[in-house]
Amino acid sequence: MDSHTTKITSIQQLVEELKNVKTEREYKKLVKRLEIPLSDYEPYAHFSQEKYTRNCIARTDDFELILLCWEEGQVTPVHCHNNQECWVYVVKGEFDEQRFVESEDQGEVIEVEEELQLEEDGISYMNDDMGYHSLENINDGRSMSLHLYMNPIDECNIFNETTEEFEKKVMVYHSYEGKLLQNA
Ligand code: 2CO
Ligand code: FE2
Repeated sequence: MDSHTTKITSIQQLVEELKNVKTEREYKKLVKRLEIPLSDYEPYAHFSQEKYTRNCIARTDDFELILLCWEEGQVTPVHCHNNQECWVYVVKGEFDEQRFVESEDQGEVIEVEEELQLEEDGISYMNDDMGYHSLENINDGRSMSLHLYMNPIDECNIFNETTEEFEKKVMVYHSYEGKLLQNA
């Protein structure tokens, strides 16, 4: 079988292959080939009761591969992706994804455009032309999702529900290549 259709069965293989892809089309194809056992994610799986955690598995100038670990009910604010491409792969559990666009209605800044349910092994894609989104772990228990960004995202705009304004947020990692960071 040709190497472009065979499954990707380890994190190591995924990281190696990521180093050789460049275009959006190639990244998309790669995400569809994921079949990595849960045990491979374990070294990167750190959870927090405070909020969902962002665990960097690998990063270059071209891409960022992070494992997000979610306790039951944890949710992101509404946010954009700093003009980067974003693929989400559900490793374990289940998510609700809400997509927002800027609102035409007076007094409203954003409005829900679409609501999606992301199941285990499911893939979602987002970029700023499509608007903003938020993700929520709706599993009865923990969930994990693998996020691939092209290129890395160091900051983004998040919607503050209280002020009803967007504000800049610097993205932080909870762990890097498996090691817990100080801020964790
Ligand atoms: N973009 C969010 C983050 O990196 C996760 S929501 O799915 O893209 O924290
Ligand atoms: Fe996101």
